Amino acid sequence: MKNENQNEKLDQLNTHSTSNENEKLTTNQGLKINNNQDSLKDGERGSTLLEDFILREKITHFDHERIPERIVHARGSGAHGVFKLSESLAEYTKAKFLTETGKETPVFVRFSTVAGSRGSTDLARDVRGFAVKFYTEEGNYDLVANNMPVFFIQDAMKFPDLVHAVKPEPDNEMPQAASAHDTFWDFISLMPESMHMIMWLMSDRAIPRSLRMMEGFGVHSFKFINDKGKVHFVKFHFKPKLGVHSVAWDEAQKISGTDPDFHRRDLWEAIENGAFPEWDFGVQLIPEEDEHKFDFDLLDPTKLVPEEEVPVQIVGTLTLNKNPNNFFAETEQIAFHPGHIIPGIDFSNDPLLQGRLFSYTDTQLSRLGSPNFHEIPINRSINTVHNNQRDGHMRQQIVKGKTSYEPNSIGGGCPFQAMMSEGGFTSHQERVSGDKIRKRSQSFVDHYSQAKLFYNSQSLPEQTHLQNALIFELSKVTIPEIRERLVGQLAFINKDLAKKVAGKVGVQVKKLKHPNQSLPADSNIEELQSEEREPDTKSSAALSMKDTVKDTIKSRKIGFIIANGADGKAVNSLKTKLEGEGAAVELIAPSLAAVKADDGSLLTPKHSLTSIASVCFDALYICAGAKSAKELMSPENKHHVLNFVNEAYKHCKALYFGADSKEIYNSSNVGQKKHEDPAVITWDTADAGKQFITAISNHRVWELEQERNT
Ligand code: HDD
Repeated sequence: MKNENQNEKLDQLNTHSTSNENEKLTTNQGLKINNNQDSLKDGERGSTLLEDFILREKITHFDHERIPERIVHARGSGAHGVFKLSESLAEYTKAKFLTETGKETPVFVRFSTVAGSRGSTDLARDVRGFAVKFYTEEGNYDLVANNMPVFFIQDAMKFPDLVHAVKPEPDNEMPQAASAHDTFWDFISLMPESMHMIMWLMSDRAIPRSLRMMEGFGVHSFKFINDKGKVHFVKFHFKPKLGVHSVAWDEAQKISGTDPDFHRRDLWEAIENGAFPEWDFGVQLIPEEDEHKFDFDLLDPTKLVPEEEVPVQIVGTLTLNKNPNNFFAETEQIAFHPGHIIPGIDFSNDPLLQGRLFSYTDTQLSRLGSPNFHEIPINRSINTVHNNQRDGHMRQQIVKGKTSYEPNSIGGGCPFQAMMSEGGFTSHQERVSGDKIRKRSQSFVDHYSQAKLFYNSQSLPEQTHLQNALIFELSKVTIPEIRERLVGQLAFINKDLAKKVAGKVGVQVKKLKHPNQSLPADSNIEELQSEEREPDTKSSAALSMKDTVKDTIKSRKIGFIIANGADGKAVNSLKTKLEGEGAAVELIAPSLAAVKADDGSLLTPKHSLTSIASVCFDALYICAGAKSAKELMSPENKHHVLNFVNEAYKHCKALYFGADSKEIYNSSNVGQKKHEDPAVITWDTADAGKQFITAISNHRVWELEQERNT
């Protein structure tokens, strides 16, 4: 039967797929194996014979089954999907997948953290990669994006330094998947250009609730070229239909222990359950002639274009609807490259992008081991490849014919160059002239205005989280001078922020002498870095998560804490209601044994109180029923139940206490509350089910965090 989510790329992958179902075990040469238990020996107790080709093949393959992990973005999770265009961009670009309304293009998306190794936790405080490979009819187009719209550095020359600084320190290989250490903050404190990105990195964006609930940004300005040769600068955006949501830092750290695969599992389960993650795809378009109309440089990747100045036009939907069949073959072997473009899209002169154009192919050569990495099934384009490149390690394609050069007459001149009208790619022709020079443009030197813009745009809870993140990170820095220098940088963004952080990390706010090696020697440091340069009042609503989408509980995970004697009717009716809204309900009981409800029905728990933690759920229902409540408050269970409740409360989640759970309520921290709290629903709340749903869709009551924690 044809899967309804099948697409051209999946059809192509099928031709490379195999299944072992009902098959006999063979060697790699197809020889059927009769004994996979014992090696060939010189007598039952004798030494193993060199002749044992079956053992040798098995061990040799095993010995070579690891490849180098990605130098950055090693930890990742991916899925197949489709991009559907809803508005034609033909006025701006000739890229076919963006011009034919209704057109569906197969995609593979890989999300990642940046700093950690392949096996590191998903919940590290980090940037998330959001790399999309569009398998278009004109060839592969890769949008190698992040979940933050700006970057740490302005020039690719600094990329190895940045990565060396954030990765585990070279002497002791610590810490894993964390920016909270000396070398990272040493580098950052000396690089004022990173301060805007640091605001994003210290914000809750760095600890997403789900990969399905984060934005994607192409970061650089790219170019769109239409069929008349007209150029627009373009910034790419993905906006999640479920809204942008995060977890608390305390929660993130606990999730890292309880379920380091939290994001990977969440993505996998959502797709398996048919709750396909979706994003609106949008563009900000700037006519070429307006390039210099902004108070920053469009080529500077540490700057964003505020949505108030250039709105994001939504033109399509990205949907992920199929999990990979094989992690290594697909998610690990996929090779992205910002240089994989198609007619109608071109690069800007952003010096970070220019460096990336070299780096990605280069890294695949060492990671995947051969210039034929494009032939690995997941990397193949859906249109066929024809050129005179040949041979090399692991060549798969068998190209017929005598010629592998051009021009040729023996092969009839094939393959031919394509004319532009036939889809032949031409780089956009533009006039360039300049001195050969190693110098940063003066238009790149304002490092603080947009850092301020970001900080000013945050709601109060978001600002508090950002301060606390800085305090946490800098508290792990052992060298006071580095802490002091970083606080000095913060003072250019917001004095109050600097003071608060300084007070907690044991340093003074001092005026910096700017040991900034990235500034041109002849720049006017005083003028460029004065905090008076921009008023502190500018803000942009789009930069805060406060007003993000909050109208759905689709795919949220709700834990029901139950025990024998639970009110079966209440449990089932709430469960049906929540599931009807698309949420996933999981039952948690004192053990994995079936729970006998008061009406005699059996409820099967998915978890026991000790096998999962509160941090793995978006909301909790403490089940109704006097007998159930009594068992939950027994000496054996009480501690676990209260821990669940207290953590959910601390992390600002929705809690619903069913009938007879008053003792649990009173014994927990919730019972101490003296404030109104719309996310605490009890046995006497009117229209409790509806209130619970509203509270879950609001994600968290961050605005009550202080009240809930005092
Ligand atoms: Fe990069 C991987 C995104 C700057 C060099 N990068 C990588 C991935 C993402 C990004 C999402 C993971 C792709 C995957 O899932 O396989 N990188 C970015 C963004 C950047 C950026 C949004 C700035 C706007 N990167 C950047 C620079 C360089 C690199 C400046 C080098 C000069 N990036 C790499 C790399 C990686 C990579 C070393 C590691 C694995 C890979 O490429 O395939 O080449």
